[in-house]
Amino acid sequence: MLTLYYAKGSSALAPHILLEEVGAQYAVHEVPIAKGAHREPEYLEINPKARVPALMTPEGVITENPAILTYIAETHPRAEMLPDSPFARAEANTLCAYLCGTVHVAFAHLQRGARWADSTDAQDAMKTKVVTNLNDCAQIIEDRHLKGRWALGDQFSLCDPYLFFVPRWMAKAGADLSQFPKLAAHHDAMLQRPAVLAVMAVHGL
Ligand SMILES: N[C@@H](CCC(=O)N[C@@H](CS)C(=O)NCC(=O)O)C(=O)O
Repeated sequence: MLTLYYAKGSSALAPHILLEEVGAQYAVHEVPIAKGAHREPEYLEINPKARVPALMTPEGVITENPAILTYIAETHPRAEMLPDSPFARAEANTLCAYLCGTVHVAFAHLQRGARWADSTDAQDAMKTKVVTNLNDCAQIIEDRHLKGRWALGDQFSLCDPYLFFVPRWMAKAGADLSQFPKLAAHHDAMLQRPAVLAVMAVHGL
C-alpha cells in the first residue's frame, strides 16, 4: 500500500492525480502546512526536508515530485504514464526537472523568500521578479515542452498532472495565462478529466 502525505492545494496534487489516474491502491495523510504540521517531529521523520509531498512505499519514503511521479508511473506500467523510448523518457524527465528545479522555485520566491534572504527589502525585491520569471518559464514550456494536447504529445503522461500546476502558480502570482494558449488549453483539458476533478475536490479546490 502507498500513502501520500499531502497538503491541500500544494504540489502534492500532482502525484495525487497520478495515483488516481493509474488506479493505484493508496491512502492519503493530510499534513496541513498552514498549521505547521510539516515541521512537527512525526512528519520530519517521514521527510526531514519539511516539505510535501512524500510517498510512503513498502520499501521506504520517496520525496521530490519528479521521483514520486516516476515511481508511480513505473510501478503501474499498464497505465503507460512513461514513454518507452529513451529519448522520450529523457524529454519527460527534462520537463519534470524543469518544473521542480526552476518553475516551482521561481514561484516560491512569492511567499517563501525567507528561505533565501533575511531582509524584507530583499524578499520584496524577489517578489517583484516572480511574474517575469514565471512568464519566461511559461514561454519555454509553450515553445519547447508542450508537444500536443498533452505535454508529450497525444498520450497523457506523468508530466501532465505536474504541468497542471504552472497555470495555478501563474494565477497566484498574478501572471496572465492568456499569452500562453497551449498552456491554457492544457489546463482546460486537465479539468475535463474525472480523476483531476475527484482529486481537486479532496483538496477543496
Ligand atoms: N522540490 C520539492 C518541493 C516541495 C515543496 O516545496 N512543497 C511545498 C508545498 S507545494 C511545501 O512543502 N512547502 C512548505 C514550506 O515551504 O514550508 C518537490 O518537488 O517535492
